[in-house]
Amino acid sequence: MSTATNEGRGSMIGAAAGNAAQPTADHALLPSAQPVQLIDPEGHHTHDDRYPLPDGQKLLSVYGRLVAGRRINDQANALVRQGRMAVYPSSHGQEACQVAAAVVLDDQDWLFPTYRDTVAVITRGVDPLEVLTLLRGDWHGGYDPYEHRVATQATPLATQLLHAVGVAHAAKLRGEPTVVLAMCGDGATSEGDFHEALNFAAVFHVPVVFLIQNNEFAISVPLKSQTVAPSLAHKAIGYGMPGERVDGNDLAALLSVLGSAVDRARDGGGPSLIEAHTYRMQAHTNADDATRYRSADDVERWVPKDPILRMRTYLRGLNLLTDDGERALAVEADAIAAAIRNGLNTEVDVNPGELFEYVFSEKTSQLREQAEQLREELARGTDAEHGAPIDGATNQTKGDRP
Ligand SMILES: Cc1ncc(C[n+]2csc(CCOP(=O)(O)OP(=O)(O)O)c2C)c(N)n1
Ligand SMILES: [Mg+2]
Repeated sequence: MSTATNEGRGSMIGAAAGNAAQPTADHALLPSAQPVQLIDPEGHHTHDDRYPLPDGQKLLSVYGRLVAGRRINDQANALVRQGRMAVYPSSHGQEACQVAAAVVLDDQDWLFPTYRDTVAVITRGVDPLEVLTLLRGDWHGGYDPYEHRVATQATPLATQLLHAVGVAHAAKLRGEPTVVLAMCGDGATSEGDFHEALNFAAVFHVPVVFLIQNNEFAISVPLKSQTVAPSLAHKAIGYGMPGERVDGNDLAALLSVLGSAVDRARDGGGPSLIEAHTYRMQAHTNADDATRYRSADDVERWVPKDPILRMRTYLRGLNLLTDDGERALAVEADAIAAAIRNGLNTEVDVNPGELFEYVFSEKTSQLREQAEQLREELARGTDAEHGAPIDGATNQTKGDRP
């Protein structure tokens, strides 16, 4: 479970504190002209008067989560290729956003993630296997949202933002010090739910932080077809809340900017909107062929901006990260990956007939018809001894593969 510290946090410009929504001066709500950056891609500290650099030990401890996050993404991708999971929306390249979103929260806070935010969910403390079993197509999966205060990963775009605002509003009414951090993508900002969530949050002054991971694509739709606003963070002023832009591949800047927004929400300062500028390094999911809408050169340009590489260079430069330290982090990350592998390589007995159960108390006529169709198909092509469909749909892969 992550625990936030208040070290090294600045405050958002012109942040209006108080318990009721008050109109704030326009300039105080506008994001900075350039995304906030504290460590550049070459690993050098770049100063920002408003946001202090988190201390080296803090960065070192969070760096380990980045390394684990990358390993989890790689492992999940491999398991998809082996047929162990149906799909995995990878956050490769976005791990700094993932890790920062989880570690800036305290235990009593809530995280509202999307389908792409598996690493954030795991960083918050949820068992990786409980997260990933959902994606192998077996309904005996998922995690208890209350255990670590992590809502279920939302696939319908932006719906989780409204739920997040509801939870934050309820906490405020109860007088609890809870802050809610709600994540979404650039594409989700075009949804009506995004507008409703931000407007309600601002009017009712609720303790919520909206984090947009702008990875420049919504499947094949590039950002320029999504909006002509100067930035996504500029949308904040339209709702009367502060917006901020941050380098989404700079772990230090994310910790400082998100930490500041969380502190502000907890202190009664109301909601804020943070846009993290990052890039989706891989296809939308394994079901997508990204080469049809972007070039390899576009992706290549983002390789030197990698969030792990950058933090590694910085920490090695300070001698905080040593060869031994790196080896230890790699061993820890491998152990997480091995547990995921072993868990997902376990054979499960799937009953296809359950597809039609547990949704309606009485099946609709279409469902009854489809269930019957499936029964007939299975009866036609069933191996009488094992009950397995003849199309080989059951997965026979065994063993501990990477
Ligand atoms: C309401 C709704 N409309 C459409 C979709 C189909 N869909 C799934 S992911 C996606 C792209 C979302 O892009 P973005 O918000 O930028 O998030 P990213 O996948 O880049 O993390 C779309 C259109 C959906 N899941 N929900
Ligand atoms: Mg996107």
